[in-house]
Amino acid sequence: FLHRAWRGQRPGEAVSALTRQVLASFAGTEDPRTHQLITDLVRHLHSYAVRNDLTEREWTRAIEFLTDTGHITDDKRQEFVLLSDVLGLSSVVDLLTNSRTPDTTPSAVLGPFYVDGPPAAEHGADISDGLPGTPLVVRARVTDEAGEPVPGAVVDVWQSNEDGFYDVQLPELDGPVLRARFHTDPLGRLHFRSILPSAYPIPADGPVGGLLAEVGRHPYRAPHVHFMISAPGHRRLVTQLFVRGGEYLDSDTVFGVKDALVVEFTPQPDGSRLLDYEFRIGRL
Ligand code: MBD
Ligand code: FE
Repeated sequence: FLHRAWRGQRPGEAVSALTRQVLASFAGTEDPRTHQLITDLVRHLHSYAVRNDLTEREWTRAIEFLTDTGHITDDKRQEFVLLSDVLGLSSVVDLLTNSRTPDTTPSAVLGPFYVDGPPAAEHGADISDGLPGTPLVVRARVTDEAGEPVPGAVVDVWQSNEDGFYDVQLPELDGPVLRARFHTDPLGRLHFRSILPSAYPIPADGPVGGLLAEVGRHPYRAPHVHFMISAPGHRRLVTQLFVRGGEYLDSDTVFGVKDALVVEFTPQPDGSRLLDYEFRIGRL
């Protein structure tokens, strides 16, 4: 292939020919879905470069940024999930995947702090291990679309502490805290103790934090508790419950808040809060 552009000529036509050649190079892709996704990505990337007359300097900078984003941080994350989150892409994919099941609890993005296989806990356990904070009691039920209880569902819970940090961000903690796995009882119920989650700045010291600073965006998420619920024969639900009245509900930096997931964490006479919630999960 000979590039037909030369100094002084407008590059558009040469780029079109190049784009066609690149697209053709994927013709041997066996899986049609893979072929569709990769060729459409190439089409959009080429057109992005052309429409913005992207310079080598800018693209080099972008590659440095993406390289940084992929590096593992001290708290064992890489920031691609976070980048997808702050660009709203995680929430777009969440909507595409999960908004087609009306009679169930809405899903919400997974985020970067889920750790596979959290420690199993008994009903009534305090998952905060006595960390400071406003005491929280959670009473939840898992039901199906018809409101029938789902016993034996696996319910993973994780949240940040009073200062907005997850355990994996706190090197002085040894072992998991503010994360646990419960199994619903024969009536589909679970209950545990914890502390009220706080508004939370996503990690601001990495490349994604740098991006937010450069564009003048704040790094905060509205206070939330994460849940992942699985049961045989049912669709897995990944969601978050947001504290009604909490900060940043309208400007959550990862666009993760859905109205139906903003719920009362009801103040109790003893100063604690009560979260009483029924999760509805769909049948497969
Ligand atoms: C979080 O705690 C979170 O839940 C998401 C979705 C993104 C960044 C930090
Ligand atoms: Fe979170």
